[in-house]
Amino acid sequence: MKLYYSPGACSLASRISIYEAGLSAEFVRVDLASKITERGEDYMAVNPAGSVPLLVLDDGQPVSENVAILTLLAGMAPQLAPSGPFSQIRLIQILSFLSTELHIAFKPFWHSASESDKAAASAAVVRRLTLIENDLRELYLFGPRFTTADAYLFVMLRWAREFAVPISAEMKAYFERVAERPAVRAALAEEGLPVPLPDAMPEMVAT
Ligand SMILES: N[C@@H](CCC(=O)N[C@@H](CS)C(=O)NCC(=O)O)C(=O)O
Repeated sequence: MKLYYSPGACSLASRISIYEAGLSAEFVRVDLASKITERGEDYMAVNPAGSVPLLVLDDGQPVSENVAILTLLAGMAPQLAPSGPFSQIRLIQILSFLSTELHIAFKPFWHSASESDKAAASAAVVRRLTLIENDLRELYLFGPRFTTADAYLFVMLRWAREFAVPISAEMKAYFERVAERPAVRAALAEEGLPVPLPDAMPEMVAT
C-alpha cells in the first residue's frame, strides 16, 4: 500500500499506525500548497479533495478520510483496535469525535485567522480535549492497549503544543507516554519532526 502524506499533518497518524502494525508501505510526500507530490504528480488527479491522508491499497483502491483509514488499519492489525463487545463502534465513535470535533477546531490556526479567532479556536480545542480526558483510562484511550485513535490524538496534541494551546497535566503525561513509543519516534524521525521534549507543552493552570 501507499500513503500520501505531508510531514506533521494528520496523515502522521496513519504512518504511526502502519509502523505500530508492522505493515509495509510506501510513503509519498505531498506539498499541500502546490498539490504536487515528491514524484512530480498532480495530487489533485490522485485525490480530488487535495487533502492527506490518502491510502492506496495494493489492488489500487484509494481510501481517503482519517476515520476510514484508521478504522481500516485497525482491522488489518487487530492489536491496534480496542477489544470487547461493541469495540468497532467505540473506535469509530472516538475517531469521528477526533475528526469532526477536535481536528476541525484547529482549522483557524492554519487559515490566517485573527488573534481573537485563534483565541476562540484555542478555547474550543481545550473544551474538546476536556471531553476526551474522561475517556483516558489507564495508559491510552481504550485502556492498556494503544489503538489507531491514540495515534490520531497524539498528532493533534503535537499541534496543541505548536499553537501553545494549554493542556491538562494528565493529557501532557499521556502525550509524553505516546511520544516514547518506538513506532511513534520512528514516524516522527521519518517525517523530520523532533521528538517532543518533556515540559515543551504549556500546561493548563488550575483555577
Ligand atoms: N476530511 C479529511 C480532512 C483531512 C485534512 O484536513 N487534511 C489536512 C492536513 S491535516 C490537509 O490535507 N489540508 C490541506 C488541504 O485540505 O488542502 C480527513 O478527515 O481525512
